[in-house]
Amino acid sequence: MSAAMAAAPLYCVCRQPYDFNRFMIECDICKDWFHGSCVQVVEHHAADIDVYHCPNCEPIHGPSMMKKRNNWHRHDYTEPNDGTRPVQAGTAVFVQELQTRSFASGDEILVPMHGSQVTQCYLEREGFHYPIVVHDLDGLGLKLPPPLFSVSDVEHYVGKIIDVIDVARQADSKLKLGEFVKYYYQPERSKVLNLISLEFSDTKMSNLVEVPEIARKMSWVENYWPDDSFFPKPFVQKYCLMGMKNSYTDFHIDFGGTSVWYHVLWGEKIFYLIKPTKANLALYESWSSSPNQSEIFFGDKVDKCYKCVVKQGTTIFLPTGWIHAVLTSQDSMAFGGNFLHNLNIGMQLRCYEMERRLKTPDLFKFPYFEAICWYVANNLLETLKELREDNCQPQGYLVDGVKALISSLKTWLRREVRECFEVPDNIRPSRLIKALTKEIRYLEDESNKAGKSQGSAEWPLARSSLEKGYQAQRAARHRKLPSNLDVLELHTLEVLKRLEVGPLEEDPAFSSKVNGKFKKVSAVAVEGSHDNALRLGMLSMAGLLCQQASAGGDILQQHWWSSQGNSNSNSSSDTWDSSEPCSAPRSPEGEDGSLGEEYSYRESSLSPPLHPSKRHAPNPTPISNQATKGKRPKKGQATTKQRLGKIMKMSRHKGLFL
Ligand SMILES: O=C(O)CCC(=O)C(=O)O
Ligand SMILES: [Fe+2]
Ligand SMILES: [Zn+2]
Ligand SMILES: [Zn+2]
Repeated sequence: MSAAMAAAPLYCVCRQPYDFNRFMIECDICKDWFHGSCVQVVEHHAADIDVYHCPNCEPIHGPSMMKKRNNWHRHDYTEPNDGTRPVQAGTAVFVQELQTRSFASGDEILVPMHGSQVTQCYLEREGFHYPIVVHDLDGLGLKLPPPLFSVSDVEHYVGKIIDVIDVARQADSKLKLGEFVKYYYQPERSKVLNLISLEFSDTKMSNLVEVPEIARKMSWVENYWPDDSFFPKPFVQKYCLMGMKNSYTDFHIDFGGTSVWYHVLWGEKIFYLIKPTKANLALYESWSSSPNQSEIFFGDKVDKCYKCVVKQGTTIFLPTGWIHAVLTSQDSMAFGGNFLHNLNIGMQLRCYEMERRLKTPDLFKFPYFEAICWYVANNLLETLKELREDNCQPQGYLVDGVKALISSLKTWLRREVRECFEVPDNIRPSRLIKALTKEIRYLEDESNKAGKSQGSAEWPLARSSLEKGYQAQRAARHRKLPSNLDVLELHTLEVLKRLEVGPLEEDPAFSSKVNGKFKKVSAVAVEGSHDNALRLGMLSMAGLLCQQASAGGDILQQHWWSSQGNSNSNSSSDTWDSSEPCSAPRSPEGEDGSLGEEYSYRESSLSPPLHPSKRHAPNPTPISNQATKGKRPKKGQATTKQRLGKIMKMSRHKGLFL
């Protein structure tokens, strides 16, 4: 044993050295640090503890003290209620008020269809601009678990760490699925938790669910992602959503302007839908970047917001760019998936560019969105060429889509020299853009000629752009397979991109951890003001930081929010205050046991993005004494920055950064 190891401090009742993968809490008496799993404190529970007493100190000093509730309408329930602060989205008061608001009826915009009618042919002809609702699933190609499939069945099939949203705080926290399930079945829940980021393509549950055929057939990933792509294949096709009654997800556009399908297996969800008109998108963008976003109901900002009740057994398809919020009106289980496609390429790109302007962290974006656009461009070039050779005219949406694609690719190419590459290495970007431009110009010349000779009907009908299915294979050829080192670098690059930090000092302890699987994640206490860019999904980013780099707490606070002095240390008591400022439901804090075993955590660069709706989980977590709670020990640990400095240098050395 080396001297350094011998000196490593030991923590907790288990007397183990520090493990950055595990959530810990500090005792306010003895100042030792304890694993949540060793002392039965789950991460989201830690947010409610004001003064923590460990099992050693408890017999002498009494039980831990919980924070005192002062309101039912703010993400921070300890804020004094002087009647001046507005209601924030997701709180009990908000959810109650939402149910009494009036909306335009979803029937005005929903297109009811029979499962067998939802075909690619239909959508190519009619377009996909309005939400589709399907009651009769026959012919949809959607396979589901039986209607009685339960929350604990999900646990049986999926054994991993999940992200849940504490709805009242609109804050994200990591949880073992088992902990969520246990919590779900508690007779009295003290929190409303919403699980919407559980992508299960890589689990045993995957076999129980088949994505609707239309989503498979049109999906860019399915059609164009080469098997041997250097970039890991994005998995966003199969989500399981388990929401407790009164869960609320605020207005958002799904990542990358993906279209999405949802099927409510049991329970009920209410969608609030807003059409992505130019005006609405502009309003959405400014609302998204406003500092008091959670205090403004976006549905009030637009001329029409439609309310659509999606009952159990129903499937809904939302097209590109539709702005939506979701209230889970009863405990629900739903399945859903996201996909990019050829029908609304321009709108997809507009949504992506908006995410960029809003500085949405990569974690909340479609993975490798630009890479897939290059693949798609490469394939559509072949499609256009073949159509030209066969004397067929491509459909209008495709021509429009390619034009939009050319314009975005040009923009991206211009900034490539400054930013990370997402151009696949077998693609010659400039040549591709030129060739596509040439095809478009040719089509325009032809249609001009045809216009002049009044014979636009001379072109034969175009084939479906995806019919032939040759594109992906073509693109897949001549690709180098990534070596382990490449994958490591890619992962590193991803982490750095997500963390957006610069190179710092070295820490030799880090490199061995970069390559490993991640286990349990430390919790992070969040407080204080932060700018809008950081508000987007900040908490999940924080989770990622802790997971990627050890000893995260301090640096997290420096990097993601400015920590400020605490003024609410006077708000503690050992029980909830009984004076409720409103009639919202409440229940006593439950004793939350946590499970002892460790779960292995997937490497995050290969993980699906956290669900887009969490882009709106930005408010600082109201943890009054964040200086001590839910972090990790300080002593003897390299800082996040140091650790990141190491990988940054590695990447540079390998020339991944320009
Ligand atoms: O069900 C929810 O709470 C959110 C659904 C949704 O829109 C999403 O996951 O993107
Ligand atoms: Fe959504
Ligand atoms: Zn322990
Ligand atoms: Zn103690």
